[in-house]
Order: sequence, then structure tokens, then C-alpha cells
Amino acid sequence: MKQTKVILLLFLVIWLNTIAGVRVKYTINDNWRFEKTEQDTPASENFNDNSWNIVNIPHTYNNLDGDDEIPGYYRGPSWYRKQVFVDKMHEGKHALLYFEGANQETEVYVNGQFAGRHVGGYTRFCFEIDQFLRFGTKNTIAIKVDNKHHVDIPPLSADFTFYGGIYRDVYLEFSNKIHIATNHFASGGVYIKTPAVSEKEATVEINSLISNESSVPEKIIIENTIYAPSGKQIKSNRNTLLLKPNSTSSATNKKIAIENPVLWDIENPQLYTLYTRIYDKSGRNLLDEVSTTFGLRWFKFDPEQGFFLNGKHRKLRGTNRHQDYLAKGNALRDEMHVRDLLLLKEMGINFLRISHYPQDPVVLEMCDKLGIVVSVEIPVVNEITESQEFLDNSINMVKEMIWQDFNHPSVIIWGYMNEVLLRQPDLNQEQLKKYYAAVHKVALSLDNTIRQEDSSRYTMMAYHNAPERYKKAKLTEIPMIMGWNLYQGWYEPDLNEFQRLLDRMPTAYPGKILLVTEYGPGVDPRLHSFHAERFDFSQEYGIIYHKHYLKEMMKRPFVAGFNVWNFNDFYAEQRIDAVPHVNNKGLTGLDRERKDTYLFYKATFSKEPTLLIGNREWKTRGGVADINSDFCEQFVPVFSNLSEAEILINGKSIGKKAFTACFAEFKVPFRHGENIIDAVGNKDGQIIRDQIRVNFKLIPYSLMDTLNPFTEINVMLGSHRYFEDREAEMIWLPEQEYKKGSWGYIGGRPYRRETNFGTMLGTDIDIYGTDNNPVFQTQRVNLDAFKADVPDGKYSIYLYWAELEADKQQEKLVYNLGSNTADKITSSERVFDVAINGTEVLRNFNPANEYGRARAIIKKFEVDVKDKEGLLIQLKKQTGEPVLNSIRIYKNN
Ligand code: GCB
Ligand code: CA
Repeated sequence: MKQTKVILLLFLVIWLNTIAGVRVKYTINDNWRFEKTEQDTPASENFNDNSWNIVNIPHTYNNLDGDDEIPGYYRGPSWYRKQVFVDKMHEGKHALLYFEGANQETEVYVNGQFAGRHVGGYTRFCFEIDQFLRFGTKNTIAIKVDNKHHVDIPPLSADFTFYGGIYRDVYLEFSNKIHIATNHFASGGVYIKTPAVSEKEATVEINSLISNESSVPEKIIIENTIYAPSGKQIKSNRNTLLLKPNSTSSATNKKIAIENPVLWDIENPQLYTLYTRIYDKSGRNLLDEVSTTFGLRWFKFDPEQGFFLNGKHRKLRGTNRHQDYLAKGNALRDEMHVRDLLLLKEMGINFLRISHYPQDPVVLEMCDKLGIVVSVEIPVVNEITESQEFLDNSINMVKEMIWQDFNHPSVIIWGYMNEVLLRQPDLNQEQLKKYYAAVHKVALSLDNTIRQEDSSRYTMMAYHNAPERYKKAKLTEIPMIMGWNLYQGWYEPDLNEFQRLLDRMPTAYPGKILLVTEYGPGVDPRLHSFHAERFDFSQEYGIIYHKHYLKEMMKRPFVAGFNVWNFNDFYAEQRIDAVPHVNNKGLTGLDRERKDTYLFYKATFSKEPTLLIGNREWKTRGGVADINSDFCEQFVPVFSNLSEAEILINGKSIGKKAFTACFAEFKVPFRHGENIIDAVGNKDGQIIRDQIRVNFKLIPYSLMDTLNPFTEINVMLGSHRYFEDREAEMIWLPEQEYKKGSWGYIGGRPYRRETNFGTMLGTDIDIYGTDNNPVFQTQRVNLDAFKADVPDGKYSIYLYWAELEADKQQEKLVYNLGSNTADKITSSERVFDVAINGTEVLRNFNPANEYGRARAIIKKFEVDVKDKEGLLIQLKKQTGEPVLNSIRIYKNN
């Protein structure tokens, strides 16, 4: 009993000490009232927000309209309001409202009074609010966030959705009136430099900013204590500092030597911790405390040999990342960012380009912890505005980025422009010269700012493949590192132009450090092809492209590193690909489904023995049985860093194959129903296995086959792709020409669209009224018929159409670099009749006229097939060319 009392008393003492001592910071994310409104009345304290929705932060107001079929999304003001209780214990404290990010202009009101305004959607900021607070009661916080286009705030345009809202955590923070500064670009107020690091010794320099918010001068004691990664305290010193009233002073602690430092490195990312504590002049009463993690490492780039970390050569290999997730837009919880970094580490990267803007603080925290080297950049993308305000805002963003993330050992590069000459305004020669000069000025100012603020890192700009422009604008000389975003074999036709282009670089830019900051093809995980081609969005073309790029970059030491575009699929509202409003160049999907390309890189980069069967998310497959057999042979890719592996299907071996560049393809005989594929290999005697399960829908070779009775076929015309409808667990097959006893088209040609670089499969327009765009995006033009020699019975025939051609003028693709659909109008006049087994079912059918362009049309017909007549769907032209996009034949009985 007595003992318990003593312990309780002890706790109480600790408790009180805590309260008196240091700062307190906590999130206030939950239960905000939210409304989109142009009104400014919600700023006032007594505004009635009862009818508003309730939301939690992280929140965006564009996750739905950024992904619907109406072009555009709300870009305007919204309000967040909340009652916050603040206890009396915080009276007399320095109080902050702290935001990790809100896009893109933010205004804060506390109890009706204006507390501050911030510009820019991707950096942190905070406002001092003690003067507006009431203690021991509730306070009204009202926040206006506006994501409207603003000519003076970057980004002006870009291939990602500019989600509005408070999409990262928001906090309250309380500290003493004398405290480690919070007013220097919302940074932690403590900066650690490591001017000299070697294996033997590291020199550390600490700069701290201390604010005195009282109106009298104060003498304080500042203490810096460093803990080694092991947790052992290794250094501590105290100095006296005189603080002027109402101002922030800086204290420098130079030349702290750490012998035999434990280095921060890729495999072994060891972190030191600095505790910065300030005390009153007695040295006994703690006023504030901030802990900062940092790392000891040195690095350099060499134009010919690439990157060295702690004296060791490292090919930098990694990806870019956007802060998106399925249905959530940019409003991710911390744990979701963390998961992404874990997935990247698992894939074996050592380098991340955090594009195109600074991200959630947990991202860099993870890079520090996992040993991932990083470049961070501000969102000056595509174009600039020739105004002083644009320049000022950009400079401010660069400073926020640098000071907020100054201490991360993972950061080695600060970037400040991406493809800044992509969207050139429509100007005459004279004006263009002026514009180039303005861009040059912005670039130079940003580059200089970075070099001044932080001389310990490299500066970088990323260019698109228009070197003449950048040369003309004199932008290639400015940054220390050139980043090139290259899409040969995607936007540009020839995959092999990639390496030719690389080989021209050293002569074109002698002495320059070179990174391939982007490269990647679009991959819709639902699409597969055994005749993959550029821009078909198949998983297989993804592999062809990535294998090629990786091989060429690994071969060339002057390519210091590279970043796949992109780690994840992300939203780009204006983009229309296989999945509209989504850029699907991710190695993982919006839901982080690992595409085959992810598996390929994982097998290639991973140091662990890795054996992964590809197509593992292709759960519903299908195909036509080989002649006279009850199976269908299809290629299955396997990715592995072992020398060879054996594949078994349903327990039966189909042989062994060696891996070349971590890749092998096995011809696997699938039978109808569930198939189990096993892969077995070994690494130094240790057995390595993998297994996947596939539901295969086998279409009999002869539809009259009585052993494998016909149930259904789903065929995309004009297409060589397979498409998995995941909602219905159904498989769409590529077209084939009609053969007796089987099925297929008669006559016609596949629809191919004209582009600046030759023709491409199908269309890239959004098909309204469906999520299964690929089923409608190809078609056969001018076909006579579709025939299927099905057995007698009752059938549902679904005919799929969408007019792909009309009004092309309306559809100028906003982003697709160099592949913009040629702006020529093709006639949409097509009128035709449709007959099924001799019965006319549609006469004078005019899809464009009746449904407009690009609208999904599905017509279901019920047909009785008798007397072994099979099915014949005929199209008869009236005007223009008849078309059919897809057909589903389903046996009802
Ligand atoms: C680029 C841009 C990036 C785009 C990408 C693409 O060069 O830097 O923002 O998303 O191309 O997929 O077109
Ligand atoms: Ca929309």
C-alpha cells in the first residue's frame, strides 16, 4: 500500500515536470465541418455551419469529381470549421496551428480573427495563434482553402490533379514563450551540417534558432546533446545565449568532432539524434526541447562514373512517386505513405525522385530509415508566368523545401523545374525570346537560391526531349545535374532511339552529370497481349519497354542513375488512356496492385533470392483450346534472380528454363477451371518456391465440342489484347478470323488512329458510361459479319459499340507528349443495318447520331439457334463504314 503511494507520487512528479517542461503537439484532424463555398462569411465566429458535412483530415474535395466523366473538377474555395477546446494550462504559451500541407492557398481565422495566409500546396506552414485563443473553453477555427488556378503560384499546369483541401495532418502546438524557433519557413529551427565526413571522423555543425517572445531580453542556456545510433550519448555541450526581446537569435555550435562515425548508408542507414534543449539562466529549468535525427555520410557525382556514397560507387536506381491512392486523391493517411516506401524498399530501390513536389514528412523520414537516396523538387512544371510574384513564390517554395527538410541524410538533390518548356505559350519569335529570358531568370534565381541556402547538395532540373528548346533558353548550363525525362518507345515510336539519344549526351553536354529522371510506359493491369505493341497499355509491352531501358542504362556508367515513371498509378484529371483520368505508368496500381513490371524490378534489384510468377493478378484468364485438346497454351512470364527454375502446372512439370536478365517465359497449358502454377528453384541448396492460382475459361476449339460444352465467348474486335473484367470475373479475348467450326469476324480491318508518329491501336478517348474502356476502344471497321458455329440453344448476344471518330477537333489531348491525335476531322456519318441469323434487328442504326461520340452502347438480343444453323451477325452498310467494337455470346441454357 505504502509502496503504491510512493510510486504514484513519483509518477505525479514526472507528470508535472513534463507539463512545465517542453512543448506539446497533437493533431486536430477529426470532425471538421466542411463546405465548398465562394462566401467569406464562414470566417466569422458565429457563423452557423450545422448543415455542413463532417469530414476528417487528410481530406480533399476533388477525389470524386477528379475522376468522373464531366471534364474538369472544382477549383475554387472551400471552408473547414471546427470547435477546439484549449485548456487553461496553455495560457501564456506560444501557440501554433501547424499544417503539413493544404492545396493551395490557405487562410486561417481563429475566433473570427485573421491569423495568417499561406501560398503553395506542397510545403508545410504554421501560424502563431496565441493572441487569438481563449483558454479553458472552445475556440472556433475556420480555414479557407482555395485550389483555383493562380497565375503566380506554381504549378500552373501539370500531368497530375491539383486536389484541393487540407490533405495532410493539421496540428496544435504549444511551447514556452522562449522556444526553439518555429518561424523560419515552418522548419524545426535546428539545422545540422556535416561539412566533413570520413570513415575516421565527422565534423558536425549545429545552427539553432531561438525565439524570445517576451518583451525583455533573456539570458538562456542552450545545450546540444548527440546520441549515437546505438543510443549512447556521445557529445554534449552547453553555451549561454543572450536573447533580445521579441526576436529570434541564432546560435552556432561549430566543429563538433565525432570519431569513427557510424555512417548512414544504403544497406545500413544509421541515424544519430541531436537533442537541442534550452534552459533558463539557472540552467535548471527546461524551457524547450527539440530532437533532430541526422546522418553522417559523404557523397559526390562524377560526370563519367556516376554517383559515390561514402566513397563507394552506386548506380542510383529507383522510381518517382506521386502522393495518390485509389478513390482518395491525394488525401492519404501517414500509414499509406509508409506502406509505399516499404514496397519500394522491398523492390530494391536505392533512389527516389520525390516528384513533382515535396511530400508528406513521413516520406523523407522513411527514406532516412530505409537507406533510400532522394531528390526533392518544387512544382515548377511545364511553364512559368513572367511575373515577379511567380518568381517570389517559387523562391519561397524552394526555401521552405530546403529548410523543412534540411537535416535528412537521404536528401542529396534539390530540384526546381520539370519540363519547364513543355507548354510554351503561343508566341511570336520576339515574344518567345522574351519568355525564354524570363524562364532563364527564374531558373537562375532558383538555382542560386539553393546554392546559397544549402551548398551541401546538388541542384537539378528535369528536361523533356526537346534539347533545342532548352539550349535556346540557355537552361542546360544552370543546374549541377541534368535530369532527362525520356519516352522513346512510348510517346516516340522507336525504343532504340533511347540508347542513341543517351550516347549523344556526353558530347552534347560535356562535364554534366546525367540522370534519367523519368521513363515508363502506360500499363493497365487488366490488359494483356501476346503481340504487344507500343501504346497498347498491356502488361507485356510494359515488360518489353522496361527490360530495354534498364539494360541500356545499366551499361552506361555516365548515366548516374534513373527513376522509373512512376512507382504508382496516379490521377491526372485531363488524361485519357485505358483508364481515364489516370496516368497508369505506375509499377503498382492506384490500389498498389503489383504489376508485372514491379515484379521484374524486384527480381532484378533484390538481393534476396527471388522467384516470382508473373501475371499473378490475372486471376481470370481465358483462351481457345489448341486443336484436338482440352487445354490452351499461353505464355507466362517468370521473374527471378536465380539461375533457373522449374514450372509445374497442376502438379505436372513443364520443364526448366534459365533466366536471362531475371526473366523467362514458359508456355503453360491451361485447362478449364482452376489451375495451380508452381515455380521451384534453388539458391545454394535452399529451395525457393512460388505459386499462383488462375481461373481459366477455356473456349473449345470447335464450338460443337461435346466434351467441353460451349458456355460463352467475349471478343474485342480490332484488338490483339486480352481484357479482364474484374467486376464480373470475365475474360475478353482478342479477335480472330472466322474458321469453320469456330468463330470470328468476316471482312473489315482493325481501327487504328492517326497520330503524329504513325498509327496506333484503337482510340485513346474516354468512353462515357463504362469503366471498361478497353472493351470499347478498339473496333473492326467495315466488317461484313461475325460468325460463330455454336450448338443449338438459347443465346444472349450482346453487341458493343462506341463511335470513336466523330468530332475529333474537340478532343485535343492535353498531355500526351508528342503523340497528340492528329487534329483532323473524320466523317462520323455511319449508318448501317444489323441482322442476326437473317432477321434484321436494327435498321438505319446511326450510333453517333443517336448516342453521340464515345458513349458506350450495349445492345442485348435474345436468339434461338436451331437446326445447327449457328450464329451469324451481319452488318450492312447504308452510309459510311459499319463497325463493331465487341461481342459477347452467352448460352442461356
Ligand atoms: C513527363 C512528366 C510527368 C508526366 C509523364 C507522363 O515527362 O514529367 O509529369 O506524368 O511525363 O506520363 O507523360
Ligand atoms: Ca471531372
